[in-house]
Amino acid sequence: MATNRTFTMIKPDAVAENHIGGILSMIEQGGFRIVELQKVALTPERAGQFYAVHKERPFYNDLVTYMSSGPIVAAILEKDNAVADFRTLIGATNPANAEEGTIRKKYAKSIEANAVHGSDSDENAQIEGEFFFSK
Ligand code: IDP
Repeated sequence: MATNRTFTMIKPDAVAENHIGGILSMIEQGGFRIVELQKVALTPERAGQFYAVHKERPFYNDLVTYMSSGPIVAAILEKDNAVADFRTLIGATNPANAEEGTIRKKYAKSIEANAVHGSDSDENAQIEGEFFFSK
């Protein structure tokens, strides 16, 4: 059964370019309540742990370097059908394929520097939320 929470990060490029407010505004306008919020810098070790599922992918090392290149904003969000609705709000991984009105369409620069993370399942939303916020 779908839970009502998901996890997001505003990635380093979007934080560096002063898009925290714009992105949080789109999130709230999209009907999500911000339950937890934290600005934090990830070490390469922590970024590597977060993305461990992608260890075998060719872009893993670049992704770890990018995600530890500057502070990120981590948040837990609440809404009915949160995981699926948030994936819709952020748009496709590659901004070239992201629909109009999505966060990645507006703020992503590339398939790697794509402005935001959104959990892809209820299970991962819980695991990822607990990675940053104590239970
Ligand atoms: P998602 O963030 O849309 O769920 P995933 O496939 O889980 O996409 O990939 C995780 C992150 O890895 C992406 O958000 C993006 O930052 C990066 N990434 C994914 N595919 C590529 C790629 O082909 N080249 C470079 N980076 C990528």
